[in-house]
Parts: sequence; structure tokens; C-alpha cells
Amino acid sequence: MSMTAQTKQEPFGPVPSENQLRWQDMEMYAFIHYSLNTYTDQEWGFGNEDPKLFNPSSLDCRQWARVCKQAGMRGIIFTAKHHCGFCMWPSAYTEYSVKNAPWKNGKGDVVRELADACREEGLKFAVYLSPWDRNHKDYGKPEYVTYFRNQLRELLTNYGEIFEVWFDGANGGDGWYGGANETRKIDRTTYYQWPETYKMIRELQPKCLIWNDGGDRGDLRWVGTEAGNVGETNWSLMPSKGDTPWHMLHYGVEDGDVWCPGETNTSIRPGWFYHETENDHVKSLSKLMDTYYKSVGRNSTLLLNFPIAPNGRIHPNDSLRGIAFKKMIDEVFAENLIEHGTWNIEHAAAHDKAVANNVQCSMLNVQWEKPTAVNRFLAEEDIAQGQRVKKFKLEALVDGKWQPLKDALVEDGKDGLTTIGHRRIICFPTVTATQLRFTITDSKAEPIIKKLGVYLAPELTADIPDSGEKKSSALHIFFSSPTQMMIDWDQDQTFTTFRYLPPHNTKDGIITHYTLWGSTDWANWTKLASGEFSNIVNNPIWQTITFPATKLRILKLDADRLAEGTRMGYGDIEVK
Ligand code: FUL
Repeated sequence: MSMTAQTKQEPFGPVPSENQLRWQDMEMYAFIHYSLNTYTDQEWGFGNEDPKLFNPSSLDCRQWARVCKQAGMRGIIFTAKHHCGFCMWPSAYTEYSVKNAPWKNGKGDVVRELADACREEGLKFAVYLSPWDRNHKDYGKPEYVTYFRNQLRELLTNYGEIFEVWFDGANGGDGWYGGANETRKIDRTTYYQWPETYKMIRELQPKCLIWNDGGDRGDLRWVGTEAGNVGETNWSLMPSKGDTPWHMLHYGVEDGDVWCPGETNTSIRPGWFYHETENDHVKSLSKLMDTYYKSVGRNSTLLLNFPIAPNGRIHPNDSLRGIAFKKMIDEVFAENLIEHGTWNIEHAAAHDKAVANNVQCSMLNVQWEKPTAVNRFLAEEDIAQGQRVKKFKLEALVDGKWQPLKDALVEDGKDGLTTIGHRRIICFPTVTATQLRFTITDSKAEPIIKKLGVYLAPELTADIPDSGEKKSSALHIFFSSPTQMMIDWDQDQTFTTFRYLPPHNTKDGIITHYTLWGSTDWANWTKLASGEFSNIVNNPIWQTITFPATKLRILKLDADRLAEGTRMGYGDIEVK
């Protein structure tokens, strides 16, 4: 049910810019992660991977664009350069690019092909350009910032309209750096001189949104997790200055002085890049729906990642799931059951002309002739006038008794009925009711509601579960020190794979850098592998270490570095 603003309104508090309004209406758009990592089975390249590895047999950007469109995505953000520094376009400023790859004899340009494919499919196009560059010799010096801006200028001038630029804040420190092979630290707040760069972006692409997790406040904010959910309370406001601790990113700030809405980014698979081992771990339909409700349904947008497989295409498991996802959204919201009843809306203004803060105003009462099964509620504010609603109530009349409804996706016992913003969707267990009542109980100013809806989502019966976490074999694990773990089989075995699931819901004890050893006699140790678990803190998924088939009796894992704390932890371990 659409509603027009009932009285003439003045905007209240910070309001979105035209760019932010247009962006918010995109609702869902795709991320595409594709780089040399695709060929080395890594999440983060070190910066010395060979460009010769880039030789896809059937790279097809049209397939990406079609799949994304079918999956309900309105645009694509592409990793033009990830942390490894390899450029997916033939940048004039480096040799570390598709220029020196066998693909199309070095004459190819993935950014161009994707930008063209997006336009053909009516999708918007955007770029991810990693500020951290583990390949570049000057990274950490002022010269690199010039290099970074030159590259950004290429992307913003040669590929048509760009709807967003994505500046990843990740910075692990160590890298190849032109052969220096060392750790380089930068000051995120000063090194990149963002104000200068922002000026250039505004000049070259006035309609482009800036996402920045690395320094100065851009137009959009990260929501503090890559799991695919923003807080149920989600203000599109932030303080214009100062630090932004996790809770600010996740919930926004009620009295923030700038409009800075949250973008929820997550991958359709556990990792951002393609790994064959994850082919059976594509998110289930119910997990994707949960992600939708916890992003678009919580006043955010959804940036959903599709990794590209080594052949240069989106894997069928991902495309099929993505398309099923869009079909399910359409099905859930096909029929607004308010239209099947008689309804009346009472506005705050009708109660009290001088409405200001903390006004109790009944918004909607819908009545059905026959008891009607419902399980979803939707409300949208006219955010152009500011985000106003703080709290509301939902009640259903079931068997002649009013019962309160709660947001079933909020797990901590709260009713979860806080902020609305661009769109709020409340999922509650199916009730068969003759009436439903929506009451705004607290608002910064007179609420301006644009749309209300009540729906019945079908049961997900034919869902394919994502394989998730399984508890493995009964391993004999013991800790020889707070940072060393040993596993003993008591007889020789041949292994090729060690898998580590970090501890759940905490950074404490997460291993970020490791060395893995094997032995058959407790005396002589062979180093099997060492390295980093890239991006494990933001995306705490199963990590896989593979090594040449080795006969061993004991495995030893050294936690060379922990994300936090002094004692290593784990959620699960698997050895194959
Ligand atoms: C993170 C990066 O480190 C990941 O590799 C990925 O690109 C993700 C979207 O952002 O910060």
C-alpha cells in the first residue's frame, strides 16, 4: 500500500543527498571478486604472483552481467585491483596487469568488457580499488599515493559512469613490495590524503558514491561485519568526526550529524574469491533470504558477492542459487494482504498538531473478513525528509485476543521493533489473524510513512542447506604451549590437507599467521606449510592449508600471530 505524505513536511535532521537517495533505491547490487587469487586458491595475494597465471579459457563478462541481473542485482562492483596489486585493466602506470598475461595476448581489459556488458544489460557499474597494494615498490611512501590516484583517474575517466568507488580498509602490513618482502605500516588517517582524492572523484564522477573503510568518512559506511547483517536498529546517521567503533558501524548513531547509510557486504560463498572446495558451500536459499531481511529489510543495501571461477565464469551453483533468491523475494512480496482487508490509518497529526518528540501515534489498523495467515510486515519512511521513527509496536488479533508480534530474526529476546528508514521488514512466525495493528510509539518528529505491507511468505520446503560446520573426527589434540597445538594419531598416515575453523563470535585466539609441521617420530619435524589466514578476522570461515602428500604421525601447528589475546583458539579442526 503506497501512501502520500499527509501534511506538508520540513526535513528533520540530516537528510540524504540525491546520490545517496538514488543509491538506496538500488537495494541490491553485486560484488565480483576476480584476480590472480582465483588461480592460486588464495583470498589475499602477496603481490609476487605471476601474471602468466591469468589465462581464463572462456572469460565471459556478459554471463556475469546476465546472472547478476537475473539475481535481482541493479549493478556490479568489480575488483579492478585487489590487495595483490594486479590490475584487471591495462593501466599505463604498472606492468603488473592483464597487459602481461597470456589472456588475449596481453590485449585484454576485463574492466572494459564488464563495463560494456553491464551497460548492455542495463546494470550500473562500479569499481573496487584496493588502497593497500602488496606489489608496488613504493607502497608506504608518498609516491605510491600519486600512483593510486593515477590509477583511480584511469578508472574514472575511461569506463563511463561509475556509481560507487570502494576503498577497502584492509591492511595486513607485509607484502612483496617490488622484492623488498617486508612489513610496511601506514597511518590510515593521513597516508592516503583522502580529501584530495575525494575532490578528484567529485570532479570526474559527480554521481559517484564513496565507500571508505580506511580513513575519511565517505558517503556510505561498512556495517562492521562481512556475515551479511546490519543491526536491527539501523540509523543512517553518523558523527561527522571522530572514531567509529564497531557499534556505530553496525547500528548507526541516533543523533549523528551526517547522513551516512550502511551497505551490507557479504559473499554468496564462504570466501570472496573462488575456491573449488567451496562449490558445495554456496549459501542456501533460506540463508540468502535471512541476509535480505537483515540488510535491505533493515534500512541497508545488500552488496552480494559472486566469485568468478578459473574458467572466467560464475559457477552454476552460484548462479542458480542467486536466481532462486530473486525469485523467492518476488514470491514473498507478490501480494500485499492489506489490500484484501479494510484498513484505516491514523496520523499523529490528527492526534496532536504540535507533534514533536515521543508521540504515540497509531498508524495502521487492518481488518480482514476471514482470519488471514500472515508472517511478514513491511514499512518504509520517506527518508528524503529524514529518518524519524525510533520505535513501534505490532499486534495481531488472534481468536479475539490481541497478541504482540516480535522480530523473529532478533535473537537476544528484544522485540526488535526499532528504526524503519528506507525499508524495514519484520519476520514473525505465521499467525492467523482477523486484525493487525501497527503503532509508532516513539519518533524524533512526525513520522512520514511512504509504504506499508503485510505478506505471507511461503515455507521454504525444497531448500538445499549450506553444508556449514561439521564436527570432524575425534582428533587427539593437545596444546604444548598457548600458541602451539599438536595432533597425534599414534600411527603413520598420509595427509594433504589441514583445515582450521576459528573460534566462534570472538577475535580472541584467532590465528592469523601459522606454521604447520609434521613428524613421524617426535624428533624430526618437516615444515609442511606456513602463511597467513587472509581476512580471517572479518570473515571467520574454514581455512584450508594444502601441502604435498606427506606421511606423518604427529602434526604441530604454531600460531605465529593471533588477532587478539595470547592463547590460540579454534572452533574445529579437520585433517584429510
Ligand atoms: C575485505 C578484503 O580484505 C577482502 O579480501 C574482500 O575484498 C572484502 C570485500 O573486503 O576487507
